[in-house]
Amino acid sequence: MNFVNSCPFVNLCREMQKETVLVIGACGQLGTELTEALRGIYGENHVVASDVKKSDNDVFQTGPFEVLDILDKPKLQEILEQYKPTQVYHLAALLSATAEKMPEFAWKLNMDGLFHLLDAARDMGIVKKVYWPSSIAAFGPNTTRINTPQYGAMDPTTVYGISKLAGELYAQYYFNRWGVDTRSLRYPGLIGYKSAPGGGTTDYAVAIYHDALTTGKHHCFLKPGTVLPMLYMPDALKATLDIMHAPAEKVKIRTSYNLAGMSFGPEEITAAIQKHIPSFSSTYEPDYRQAIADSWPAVIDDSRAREDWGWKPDYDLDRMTADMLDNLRRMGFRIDS
Ligand code: VAH
Repeated sequence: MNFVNSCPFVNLCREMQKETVLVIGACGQLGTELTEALRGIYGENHVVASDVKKSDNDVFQTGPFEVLDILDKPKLQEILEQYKPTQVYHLAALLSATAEKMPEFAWKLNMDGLFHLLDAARDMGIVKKVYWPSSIAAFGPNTTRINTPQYGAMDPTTVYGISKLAGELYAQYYFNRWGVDTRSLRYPGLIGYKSAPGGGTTDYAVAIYHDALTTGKHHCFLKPGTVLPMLYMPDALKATLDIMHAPAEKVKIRTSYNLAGMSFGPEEITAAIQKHIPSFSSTYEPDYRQAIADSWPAVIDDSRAREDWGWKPDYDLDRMTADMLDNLRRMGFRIDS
């Protein structure tokens, strides 16, 4: 997908091609694809990828890469001074399932990492725009589950969700008090074929496609009927680039925007795959991630993103399933003979 021509603010995009962009946490599921997309807009040498360890994904075999632990504030400042990025995408965080196994470190990484970047953006006069992801995990068991509103009860029960809610409020504070141009989206579960997810409760929805093309069976850690909001990666990239390229006056919410693509349970994605591979089947054995999923909303109202900066997803479950299976087959995933 050519993000320059697809960007609704394409003239702005072309102007921005002279800028340098830094991606922190670039080697994760979203970061890998976002780095590739940003390099398609800004040019390979204008997008600096950084992470604690360089992944062997092809995306990082070319273009600038820096080893950066976001908890190392002096190193962050050194990289900002060296490359002078006007935009920073800060993706480094522990996701829901992993964070519950190491809550103290998760809070430190998710919060101190964000503060290091917000402080640098406020104090160094280099960074003009900061993107950082929130999540529907910022909602909790007392949130309206169907058509979850942009504003409503937010009582997250996971460290990850609490850190995302706190981060949203701090990002808004830095915008209101010091004018740091922070932008954020409450991602649903993200599904893609180019990079592996890392420690989330929605990860099953990626693994199930790989299993469909290898073993023909998926063992799901959530039970049937666990409906969760999900988003196909091309849509996640479109939303992320659109909000970052939108004129500031269109970004009216500086905590984080609700974002939605589709909602489904494990039995529904299984049925969507069976339309292509009738022999495919899933079994269900809920684990500790079931309680996390049960605390989250099922269907998100993203009308404010649609109204403010023109958001609209392109993929539903059937279109995503066809695209995932086609691309995974093209990459060599085949049902065991
Ligand atoms: C997780 N993939 O499962 C993330 C996401 C809504 C879920 O935030 O933790």
